Amino acid sequence: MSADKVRRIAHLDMDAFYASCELMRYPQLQGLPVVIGGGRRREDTWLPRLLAHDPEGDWRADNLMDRLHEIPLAAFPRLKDYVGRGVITTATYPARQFGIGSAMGLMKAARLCPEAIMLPVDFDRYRQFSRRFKAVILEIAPLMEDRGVDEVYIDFTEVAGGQREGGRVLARLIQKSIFEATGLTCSIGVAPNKLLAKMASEFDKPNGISILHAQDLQTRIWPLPCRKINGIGPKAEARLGEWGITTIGELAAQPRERLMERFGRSYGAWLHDAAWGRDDRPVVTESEPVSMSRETTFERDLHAVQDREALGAIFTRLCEQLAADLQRKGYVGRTIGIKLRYDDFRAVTRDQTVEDFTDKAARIRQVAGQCLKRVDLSRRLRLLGVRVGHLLPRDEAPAPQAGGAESPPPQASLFEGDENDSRGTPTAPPKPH
Ligand code: TTP
Ligand code: MG
Ligand code: MG
Repeated sequence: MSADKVRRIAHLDMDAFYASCELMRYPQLQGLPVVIGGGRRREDTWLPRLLAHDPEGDWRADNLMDRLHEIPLAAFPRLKDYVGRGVITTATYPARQFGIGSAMGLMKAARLCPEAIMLPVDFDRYRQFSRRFKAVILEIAPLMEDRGVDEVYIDFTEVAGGQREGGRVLARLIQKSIFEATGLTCSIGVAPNKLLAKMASEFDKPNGISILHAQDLQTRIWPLPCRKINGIGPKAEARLGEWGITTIGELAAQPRERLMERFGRSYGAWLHDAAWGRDDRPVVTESEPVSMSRETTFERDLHAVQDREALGAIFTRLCEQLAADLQRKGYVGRTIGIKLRYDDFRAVTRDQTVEDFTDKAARIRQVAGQCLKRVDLSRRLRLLGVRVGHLLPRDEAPAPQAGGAESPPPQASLFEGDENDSRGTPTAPPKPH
């Protein structure tokens, strides 16, 4: 960090995220109380509803998706008609005015606002929007830490505009760019660190920007309840309550030693630092994956001999899926391993490192098959997994040697070949885990 620059960290959180993603395809619901919850999305449930509510509307399976914005309000499901134990993932701001919010039971919410519209969740859609808004941010500010589907930290310190008006200029640009690219609004807090930025992003929701400076601690942070600190949960809150501490300011007034005696050295010291707005955690950009794996738990426990065919097929499919994952994400690896869980829940793993980097199903299966020979297969199995580690991006890996191990001779392997086959290449000693 240059001497003339102060640390400025932003926390950005999308507004009513799942609900806002839904409103992009149902704009007729704008401004209405809407909740998201109650099972996964099923497109085919629309048609019978539409035919019942709007028989003149010429609704057909083949025109439905292009006409979602025309669906009449009367055809939308209402909270009052819901029966079940589902909970709300999120609610639009108009719904929140009725006291409805995340994690509330749908039937309880129905008592608060029976006419609220209820839509099922569609994670794929939210993930798409998530990728799009993060891509917009990365084009403007490269130091971004992904904190889940609808929020990120961004290091503003060295970015153009990141210091102007305490970060407000850059925050405004990001907000506007996300809105233009996705139609969605977000709220941003900019502060000296992640801890304070996370709190600041909530100050002016929805579609707000809050700028917090170190000297604002006393006036804007200390009056807040302790649980507003990300890391103080209901348990810690209750224990602080026993001491009569409810606000962050009251927590800050406690001697550090006293907190450490009561809450343990590490958490006690952290509580004290947090109350004083101290936090030097860096913004961590996405790191390269170390390994990738695929595993499956069987519907019934399987035995290597009696269920050889079924196990062989599952094993092959896992290797193919893993190879597809590697190829899609552009990685190759050279440590190949397996994981088994027995019917008594004991787990074992074995791996082997080979010369060549690979993303090929056949090679993965061959080496994983070698690993299988080093485990006890007399017990029934509940789970089988395959892993590839030592990953490198495909273009950084050394090219395969001519006549090298890239296309190895076919070899019998467990679950289908000759189990007494001893032609296998020497294996590394088993690694205890
Ligand atoms: P949040 O960011 O906590 O909430 P939000 O984006 O819906 O609303 P806000 O404007 O207050 O930020 O969570 C992001 C998404 O995560 C939310 O849209 C739905 C999902 N979620 C759940 O599924 N269950 C929950 O309990 C919470 C809190 C969120
Ligand atoms: Mg949000
Ligand atoms: Mg969030």
